[in-house]
Amino acid sequence: MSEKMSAKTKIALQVLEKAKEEHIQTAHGRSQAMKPCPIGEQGLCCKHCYMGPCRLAGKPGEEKRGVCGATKDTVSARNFARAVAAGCAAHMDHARETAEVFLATAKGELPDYQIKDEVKLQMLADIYGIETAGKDKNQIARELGERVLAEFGLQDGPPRMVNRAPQKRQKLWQELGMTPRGIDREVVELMHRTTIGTDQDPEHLMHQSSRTAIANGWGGSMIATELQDVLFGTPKPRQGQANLAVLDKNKVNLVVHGHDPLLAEMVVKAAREPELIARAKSKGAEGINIAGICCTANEVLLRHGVPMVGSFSQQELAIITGAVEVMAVDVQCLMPSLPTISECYHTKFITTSSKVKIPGGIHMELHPEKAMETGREIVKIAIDNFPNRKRVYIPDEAPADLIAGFSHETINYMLGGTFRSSYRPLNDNIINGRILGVVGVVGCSLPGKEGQGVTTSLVKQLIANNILVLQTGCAAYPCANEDMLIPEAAIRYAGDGLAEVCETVGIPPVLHMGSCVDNSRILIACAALVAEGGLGDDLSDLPVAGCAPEWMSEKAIAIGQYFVASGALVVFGSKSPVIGSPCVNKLLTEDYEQITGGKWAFEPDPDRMFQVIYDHLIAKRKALGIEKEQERVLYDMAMRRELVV
Ligand code: SF4
Ligand code: MSK
Repeated sequence: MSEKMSAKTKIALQVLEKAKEEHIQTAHGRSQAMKPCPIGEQGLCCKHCYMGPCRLAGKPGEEKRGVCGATKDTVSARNFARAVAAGCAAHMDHARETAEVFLATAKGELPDYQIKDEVKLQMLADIYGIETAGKDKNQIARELGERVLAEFGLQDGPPRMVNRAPQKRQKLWQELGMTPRGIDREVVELMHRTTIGTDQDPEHLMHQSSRTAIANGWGGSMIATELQDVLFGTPKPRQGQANLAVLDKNKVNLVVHGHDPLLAEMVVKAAREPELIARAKSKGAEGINIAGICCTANEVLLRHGVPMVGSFSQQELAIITGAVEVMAVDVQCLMPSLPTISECYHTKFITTSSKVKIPGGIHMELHPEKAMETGREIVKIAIDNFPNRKRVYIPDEAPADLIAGFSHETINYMLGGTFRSSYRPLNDNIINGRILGVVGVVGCSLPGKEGQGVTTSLVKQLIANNILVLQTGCAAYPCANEDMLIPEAAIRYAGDGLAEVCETVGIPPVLHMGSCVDNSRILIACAALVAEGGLGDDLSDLPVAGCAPEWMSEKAIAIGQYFVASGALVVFGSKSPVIGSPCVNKLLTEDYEQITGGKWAFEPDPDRMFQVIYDHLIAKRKALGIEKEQERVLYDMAMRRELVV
């Protein structure tokens, strides 16, 4: 255990020690034991038909083909494209479910859900060209829900949200033939084109990957984010806490995990009901503690201040504390090991989505028409399970404090106030050089990398160099543990210019914006920067970048691709997944810049990741003519060691 590691990061390692003592296998151990397939790692393994799997191993430059004759370039491009398709499908299907519940709510069929944010409802009605005069909120929502749902099956596009991109970007997509059609259609076509004997040209495959990704970022994901905001409220800054120490020794602990807030919202509500609190007390508990993992955690953290137990890599550890009565999961990023680990403790592991069953789990499907009933039922199971705890260990360390909930609307409001909501102060501070640029640091957390500080080291360098950081997903968790999501972080970590802006406005230098689908909030923030003026007329002009220092999911590739297609530099903290094909690698990391203005970079080392981003922001500032000298903070060895958490 490194001495430089923060006490809060050590908490996970302490629970890992418990796992070891109790002979519980975890992803941390498995990741160390697993040797990745060197052929798959380079993107050169194809199993798109049963003449294979074909492993296109060989020396660099060696001509090697699959049984059908597929080249390394084709195989590599197809594998990348399939990852885009799968990742997009996950977000889009999440969006469809939200839209279905939204529409049924508007029709009055779901008493447990309501149309909450009428301001956003009106804004969306405007985007969809819905006449609102003389209509009540449910009528408007009904028309909106119908239009949104129809977009999934559109044969011709584009989905309406695409109109929120800067004009110049929309025009470029039209010229390139990248404007998406129906949301589902793009994924289906990409899956079709990657089957054996279909599309084999890397550039052509990347083109459809981009169109599909745009349909996700500016379609599916944006729909999920916006409709969830209307149903559950647009996030506003609120205090929260993070890490395994948020589990409460004396209360019933119920952990929600996954991505879709439809059930978690009900569980949070149910846990506040006096009868259920009384029931918990009758079982010897002091109350009910709801906590979250992964993006369901982000959803309920941003809207209710529900504490976050951990990110992707802490999900098994939460159960290993022995203090979780129920883990209720919805969709995505759920480790199949969870039911097995639950059996070693008293934890009841419950799957709740019609789309997810995991062998060993209890299945209690959420039917939206009786959502609250299911939520209550799950809380009751947790309460009744409280007396069955065994081998409980919750580290004594205090949880990390954080502020989360920086939606686009909040940033707009905080910068300009109620009557003059505006990005003007942010644009001005970018132009005058107090803020060098804006970088989204998003993505997953990786088991086995606990405590290595990849994400935190990068974020510290960014903010020290006056770069404002926006976060979504699991990447926010390690930053919370390093106290970067609180306003005091500006004084402690940020460069003078960024600190001055943060102190004036009262925000942290790292703004937590939400879940994976909420990367669409970052797109909207970028479009707002363009619309505000003075920073060019397209996303590709902005001094911005995206980065996923740790990533593992196909959804991350899908998100990266929509940012690249939108004109941004996207840096992933790994080796290139297409490195086996120099042609595809060059296409993504160099040539794409000529096509969309955005490009990929793959760089495992956080110092070099920072350098790539920094150089990019400086180049964009130069192109805008705002390249005022900035004093760069050069990190010597001692400073780097300090960064290791
Ligand atoms: Fe092999 Fe071609 Fe089949 Fe892929 S599609 S498994 S390269 S034969
Ligand atoms: S949950 S996709 S591990 S961010 Fe959105 Fe976290 Fe990555 Fe899943």
